Amino acid sequence: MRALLLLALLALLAGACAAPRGDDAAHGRPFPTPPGSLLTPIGPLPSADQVAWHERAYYAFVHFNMNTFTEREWGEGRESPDTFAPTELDCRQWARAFRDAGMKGVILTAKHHDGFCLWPSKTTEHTVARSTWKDGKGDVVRELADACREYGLALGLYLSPWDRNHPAYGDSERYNAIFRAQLTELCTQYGPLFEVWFDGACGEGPNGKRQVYDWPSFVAVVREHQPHAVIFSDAGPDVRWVGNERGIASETCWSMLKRDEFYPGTPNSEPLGPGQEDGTHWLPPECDVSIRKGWYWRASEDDTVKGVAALEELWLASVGRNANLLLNVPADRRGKIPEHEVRVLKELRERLDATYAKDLARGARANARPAAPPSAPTAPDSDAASVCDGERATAWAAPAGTTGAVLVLELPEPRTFDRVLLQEPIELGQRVRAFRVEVEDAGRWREIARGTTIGHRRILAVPRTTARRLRLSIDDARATPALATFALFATP
Ligand code: FUL
Repeated sequence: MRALLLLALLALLAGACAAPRGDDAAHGRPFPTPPGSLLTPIGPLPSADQVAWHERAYYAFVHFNMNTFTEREWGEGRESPDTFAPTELDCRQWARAFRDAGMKGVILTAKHHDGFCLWPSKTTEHTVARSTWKDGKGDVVRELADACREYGLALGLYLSPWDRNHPAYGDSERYNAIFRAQLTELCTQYGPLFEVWFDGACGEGPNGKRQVYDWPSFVAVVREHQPHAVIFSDAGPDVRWVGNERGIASETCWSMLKRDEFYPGTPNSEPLGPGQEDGTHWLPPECDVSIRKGWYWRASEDDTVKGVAALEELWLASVGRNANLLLNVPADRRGKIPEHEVRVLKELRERLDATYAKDLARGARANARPAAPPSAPTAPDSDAASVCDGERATAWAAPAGTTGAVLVLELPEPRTFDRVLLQEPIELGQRVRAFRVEVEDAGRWREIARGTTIGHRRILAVPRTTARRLRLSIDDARATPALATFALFATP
């Protein structure tokens, strides 16, 4: 009976994908309730582009710019363009490494706080065009965009509003126009971008004045030229900062936030981790973290590169907690991703593949019942097998009017696992507030995990367990609970 949600969700997805993508159209706008659906969407809801962003999960950040050659984290803006001098720039090598790592895209620091542009911008003298590198004909953004196309990666760009070089910085209106022109160049000359990354830093102007950024006009430029790109900043408007640079999302992680109460560079970053259950907008978190100590490469920090175990933990603490992982893997002075990092990324991929290739819950029988009698009469049990079909597009929902449910899964035979993956059909809104996972052990239920939110993707590391019957209790939810996926995996 509940399997009709399958069709409902597919219809919903089709509707979502057809939805217009303006700022207001995309956020908090209720999707049409599909005919026959047992579930009314509960907003705020993600836009189709935000759903696609959730699916991307894991991608690279590359801090590569003037600082790579001066060994600084924040340049001053007085560096000579000739200082930028990669000896063997090879963006195809980056793309190959990231593709082989199982990453879905890469975000490059097109301009960092020192103001040096990796593309020949017409808005400033401080660019690759003024460098002796490639006789002033180089364009790192172009080389990376071409490599991404070749290797099937999505491209994103980081453009720092704080600019310690540009003479207009601090003269707010003049500089805002220049920043918009830089954004326009990046949004119109390099093909589709999946994400535009804004840092909230707002430092000094050369004239002692402070710059007041015109954020709405920056967002408008991206919307006009890259309508499918999501925009990241502390406060979105599409993707929020997770509130720390350690790569760790909050265990309770709502995709929602009262977006209008935050701004880029907000001092109030504490709610960015858990999000807000009563948030007004869909604004899921992204975890940015570096594979090594600094954001930029330097030889003296080569021994700080994280190993595969640490990276796997980070992956679990981000991707496994309803966030995305933006892992910084900076290129070195040659303009290449160091071989050691390439190897570690590949090992991580092998480890993740070995764990998540085989869903041990596939084909399980699943039955569900409401945790408490629903207000409307309903059958005591319903078929919930669609949660175990490996398809996120099919979902099960509890009868309308309930906020709790119990799903019992029966595997064809006892199986051994140590990871539990849960997914909500987020196109219908994020709902679950509290859940428990139990296994049947000698005729009694034994708890192996409990949690609060689920969201797009929740992965729980549990003690290695062998069981045939499992029980998921959804103890509390904002609205009728629904589940798209219940999967089990085993680390090698
Ligand atoms: C920060 C910047 O100040 C750092 O240099 C780095 O780019 C990081 C990702 O964002 O706010």
